[in-house]
Amino acid sequence: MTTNKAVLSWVDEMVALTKPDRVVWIDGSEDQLEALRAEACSTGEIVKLNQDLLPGCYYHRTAVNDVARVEGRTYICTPTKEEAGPTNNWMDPAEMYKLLWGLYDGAMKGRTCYVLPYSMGPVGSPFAKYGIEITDSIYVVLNMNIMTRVGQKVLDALGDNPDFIKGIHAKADLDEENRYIVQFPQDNYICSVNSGYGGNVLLGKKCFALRIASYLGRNEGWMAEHMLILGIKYPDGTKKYVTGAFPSACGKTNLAMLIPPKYFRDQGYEVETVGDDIAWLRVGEDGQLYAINPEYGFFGVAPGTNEKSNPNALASTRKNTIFTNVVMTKDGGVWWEGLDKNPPHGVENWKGEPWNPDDGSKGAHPNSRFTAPAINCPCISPEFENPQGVPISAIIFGGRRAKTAPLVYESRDWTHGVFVGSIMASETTAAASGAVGVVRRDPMAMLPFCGYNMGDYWQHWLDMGKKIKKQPHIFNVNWFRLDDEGNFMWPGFGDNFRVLLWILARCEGKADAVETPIGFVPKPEDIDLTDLDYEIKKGHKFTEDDLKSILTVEKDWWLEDIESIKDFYGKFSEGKVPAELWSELEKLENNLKK
Ligand code: GTP
Ligand code: SPV
Ligand code: MN
Repeated sequence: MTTNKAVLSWVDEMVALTKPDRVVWIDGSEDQLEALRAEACSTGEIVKLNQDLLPGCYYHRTAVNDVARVEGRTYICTPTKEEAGPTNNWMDPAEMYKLLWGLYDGAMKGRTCYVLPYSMGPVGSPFAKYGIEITDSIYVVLNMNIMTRVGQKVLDALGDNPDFIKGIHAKADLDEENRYIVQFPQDNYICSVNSGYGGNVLLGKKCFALRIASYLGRNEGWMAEHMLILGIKYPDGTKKYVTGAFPSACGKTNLAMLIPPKYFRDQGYEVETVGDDIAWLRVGEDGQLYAINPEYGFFGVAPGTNEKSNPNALASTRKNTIFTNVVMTKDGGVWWEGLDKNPPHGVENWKGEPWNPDDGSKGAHPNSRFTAPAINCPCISPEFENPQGVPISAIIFGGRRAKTAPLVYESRDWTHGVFVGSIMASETTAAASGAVGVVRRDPMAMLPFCGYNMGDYWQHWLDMGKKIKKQPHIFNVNWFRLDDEGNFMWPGFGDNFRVLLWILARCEGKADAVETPIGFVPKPEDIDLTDLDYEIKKGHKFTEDDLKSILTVEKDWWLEDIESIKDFYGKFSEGKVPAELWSELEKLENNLKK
């Protein structure tokens, strides 16, 4: 399939190491993929779903101990520990290679090894980057085929260029104790072993498009971010684009595909999805910031997705989709918590155990997912494949905070905006293994995904700002404020459109705001609540007073936060956190104490 010497010799090297019985190159043809689906069905690796209900759709269960990204076993192996920084696990590259080669030795004996060329970004685009993943999992091949552009066309575009990202994945024994997800940024190398789940093994996604790409971006003057990209079409036909960085399972897919409330739709407003998880950002020749989505599909959280919360995501999953760790119904359909109020009876849960929905246990894993082609999405943007990307007006940071963070606020300028991103915090979710609901700092939603020292990453953000002529305004949102009884105080989902409109109006200089110690907050009357109908709890409908309450900046809570920010910044070695950010922190503290 290729005469590229660097590709061929690396594949030979990996085959000699892992010792598979057979080597198959993935050309991306439908015939080959269909044969792989049939083979995976025959071994039980995947199950064909009801083709009348869900044409082209399949079901997969992972091992019970392998259901999410494993941050504790994810490493950035730079030559020095300081280059990886205090927020990444690190090991000396030579030592790590030695350990990994030991684990890979003979790991594919008796198995087939698939060589999968893929592109992040449209093939042939000046911004696309190519990778090759070697894997012993058909499930990985089929998922990568949805999430990225794969096959012969990628090798053709690569030609004889030795510049590609190497990725080796072996399921091995799925042994948690020997599970490793390792990036070697200086070598363009990714190694994954003993997992078969999502972000651990679909190496184009978090490993390449964020960890390796963030490192490349710093060297080459661009940015790789954990961001959705959406377009808003105004009644007069104008389009504005926004990116948003929220931690895993904090609402990127939902915001990217939101449907505006009817009142706005009737006026002609529309939302278009460019991406739901990753953005690559560059400064264009006109000095504006442009974003492309390097992915080709959505690896979305299933629970909570329904006809009301996210009809576009649901529609995206109705064909050619792979479902992982959800519930399979008797008629070969799928179900998960929050899909509807009618859980199936007499079926198995995601683990394959008999399940009684009435006993309070969950049928689907909280991090169960769908892998759906982006082109299935009814609101996919016509710019989705635009190799130049879309111009960005606003950048939104956001987290899951029961208190402290108001519904929305705007930073004073780029530097302050970078500070706002750097102090992001969010409650942990099921997207990564470990405790759920614990507040942790997650700068720019990149804590698990930054391929180098986070201090250098912040400096890169500051440097990028200087290169952008028309800087996007930077905002922070929080859709997840809770009342004392644990009810969501803001309706969220489609109604987040109301906040987006204020955000874009601010970028145009068309909306007012109140200056607070943390930044600019909307005047309550400037968030359009027309026809908003939301019950926070039984008998309590959302009113403008509730809006006022979630827009309030509670100084005591913020002062508590200041201490935790100081601790966090304090983890970095002297001088690593840019002086501008320390000075923003000081400003914030002074403002709060005034
Ligand atoms: P990753 O794919 O892990 O990066 O997640 P994501 O950021 O794309 O999150 P996603 O949109 O899948 O949402 C995760 C969970 O948050 C789902 O259960 C949603 O139903 C819920 N969620 C999303 N948006 C909102 C919102 O505006 N309000 C509330 N209350 N919940 C939301
Ligand atoms: C996330 O955890 O942010 C995801 C899912 O988007 S995974 O691909 O597993 O990283
Ligand atoms: Mn994500």
